[in-house]
Amino acid sequence: MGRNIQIFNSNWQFKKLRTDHFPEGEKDFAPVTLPHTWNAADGQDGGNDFDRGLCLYRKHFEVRKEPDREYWLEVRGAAMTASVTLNGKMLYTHAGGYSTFRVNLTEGLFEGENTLDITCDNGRNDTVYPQKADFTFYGGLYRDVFLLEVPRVHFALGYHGTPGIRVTPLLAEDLTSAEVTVEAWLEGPAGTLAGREVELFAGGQKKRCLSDASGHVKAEFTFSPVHLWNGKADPYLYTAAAVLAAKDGTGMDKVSTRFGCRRFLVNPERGFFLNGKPYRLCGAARHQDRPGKGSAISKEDHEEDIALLLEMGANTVRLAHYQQDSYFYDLCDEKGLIVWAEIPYITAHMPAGRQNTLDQMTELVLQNYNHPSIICWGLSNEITGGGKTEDLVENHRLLNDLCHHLDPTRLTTMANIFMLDPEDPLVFLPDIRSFNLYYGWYVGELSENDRWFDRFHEKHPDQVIGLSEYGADANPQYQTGKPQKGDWTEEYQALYHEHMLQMWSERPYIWAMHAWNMFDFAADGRDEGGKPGQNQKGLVTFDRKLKKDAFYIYKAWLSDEPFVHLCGRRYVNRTENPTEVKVYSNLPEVTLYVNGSRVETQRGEKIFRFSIPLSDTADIRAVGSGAGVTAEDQMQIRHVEKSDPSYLAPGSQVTNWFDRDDEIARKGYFSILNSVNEVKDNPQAKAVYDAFMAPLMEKVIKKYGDVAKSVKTTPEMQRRMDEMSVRDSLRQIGSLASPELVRELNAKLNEVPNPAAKERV
Ligand code: GCB
Repeated sequence: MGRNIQIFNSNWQFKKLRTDHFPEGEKDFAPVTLPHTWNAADGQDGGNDFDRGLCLYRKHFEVRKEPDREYWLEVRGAAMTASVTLNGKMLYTHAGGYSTFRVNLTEGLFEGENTLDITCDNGRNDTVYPQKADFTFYGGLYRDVFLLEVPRVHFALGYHGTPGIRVTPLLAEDLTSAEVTVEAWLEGPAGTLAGREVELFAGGQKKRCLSDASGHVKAEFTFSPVHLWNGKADPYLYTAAAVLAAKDGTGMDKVSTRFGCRRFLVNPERGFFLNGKPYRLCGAARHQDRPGKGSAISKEDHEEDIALLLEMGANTVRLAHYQQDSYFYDLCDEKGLIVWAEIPYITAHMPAGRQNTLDQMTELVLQNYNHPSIICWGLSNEITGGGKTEDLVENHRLLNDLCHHLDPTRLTTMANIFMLDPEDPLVFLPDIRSFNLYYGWYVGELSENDRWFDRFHEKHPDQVIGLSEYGADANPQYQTGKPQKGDWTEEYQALYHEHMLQMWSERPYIWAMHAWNMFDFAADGRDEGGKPGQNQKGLVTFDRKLKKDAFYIYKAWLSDEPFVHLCGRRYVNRTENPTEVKVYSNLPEVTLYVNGSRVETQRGEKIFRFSIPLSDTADIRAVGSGAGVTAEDQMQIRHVEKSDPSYLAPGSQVTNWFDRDDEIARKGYFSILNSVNEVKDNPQAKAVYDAFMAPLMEKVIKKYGDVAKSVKTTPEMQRRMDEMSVRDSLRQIGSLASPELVRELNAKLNEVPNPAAKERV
């Protein structure tokens, strides 16, 4: 008899508890099937008020206990802290809501009926990450649960949730062969592990080994020739297995895993290389959740997400901000996507959370070691947002060393917040560097992204640098002919990503670029852009049903599948005449037809802009062609006299305070055209500015929730941010800075003499 694996997802009872006391009986329990979260609704509707606390999952089950067999529970994700109690006896607690853990149930198991209680707690504390971040911390038993029955001596189940088998392929310089090390670990009663016969398999070869006293077995295989795992072009996977022969009345056991043989490196001038060739990494980050389901998603959901990434042409995905379902890493292996994997050490450092970061990293690395898709471990995300301390730096040193110790084959990295000084030593702590930059959305102008990279690269030509996040929110309901930063329109988001892809294409040294985010996701603390509770930086909507225009500019750059896409198909009612029709395509020639008549053929690359008269309804057809292929797309738009109010929902529009700069400026005096630094450097202007900003900032903090509250800027960061004009900084704040208020501020600044300006005049 080998290993029996039973899925344990059905017949659970659920109850919210608010004390550690388990209730007698099952009054008010609700039947649930896993996966399950209790925040599927309240975690996505805004208000930052989703239920955080302790909940109980209970299951009654029977087992026919066999002698010399063990019974283990495997939990693939219990958020955020879980405890496992069997028949009234507490067996195990696990802190960290995103990794696998197993518990040996054997001793406490009854012959007849058993009661299994698993509590999940996503309440606030200062030890388990995440506590502050821009996403919802769903609580629940939200991934699969299994019951495993194994022989008493078996491949390790109790070691940080690992699969018990590890494969390390090492490629020869010329990539024609590989030395593949396969290891496995046995577990069992003391004194029974030495000298066990184990067969190790890899790529069709077999070796017989005897275990050492600790139960470890190891063998090396030579693959010559070797079939490379070569990204999307050829994601070839081998299988390795370990088989324990039956002995002394104990059964056999077997574990297997897939693995891939590939070599990568990152070069400070030329970026990422896969198997000796440049392989420019461009893709997006992924949060796992869905509307109505939260984190409790299905296999089909994972498959749909991968299919969308592939359709867009991505060759990499950042699995943010936590360990994701093992099935998703499997899919990345199969499809050839390069993965950035990370732990939820995010936003605000907690001195008491050090051990938890180390534990979550240990699990992330050991559980996912065999996936060829993963190339780096992300130590943290925007962690200096709450200030940088020596304890924080020490925590990173420990994490970095831990990753190198557990896995010398991969690189470490960090996603730094844009406010962190690029010269800060912390930036240089991990193996390779990455920044989250939001120029052109939260701060500054789009072109500042370009300048930031140029500056960094010029100063550090020997350092690897990447773009771990960038993005702009878009609610596809919002449409405009005049896109502007901060308007939440689909059009601005598309322009933003056009710029970022161009920027990336001109800088081959950027080792990877991950758009934030592939999908809209729940951030219950947000209330903006017409959808409370959502971050709308997705290239695809939360329900995965609508690909925003920005999705297709990626497709134009990255995908080989011939296509044309007409942008602005949701911008139906237009006041402008003529109007612009924009087409994204990866074909070299696009012809536009309006109401059946050919208007124009353009040759170009990726973006084609046509100006057409619009006085009535227009049926638009775009036909792309090149190299013997054609593709087409259609839409209908119409001319209207008055702009459609549904395209600009309340609170979404960029406030237009003044029409012309000369209405704002007064010669020799301050105005909102001055930089924030200039205003702050003059005591009188500063007083006016401070009096205006204080109540406004209170409103901003209320609107942006926990994350805004915890962001702390050092004086030099602030100085850099304050290089922008008061007007631009107010634009960041959006509709909270109403036209009346801003006019009033400008009028007051216009009363304050500006000696510097006088000198210039
Ligand atoms: C970031 C964070 C991410 C947020 C994103 C945003 O830098 O790393 O968690 O969701 O910004 O949209 O503000």
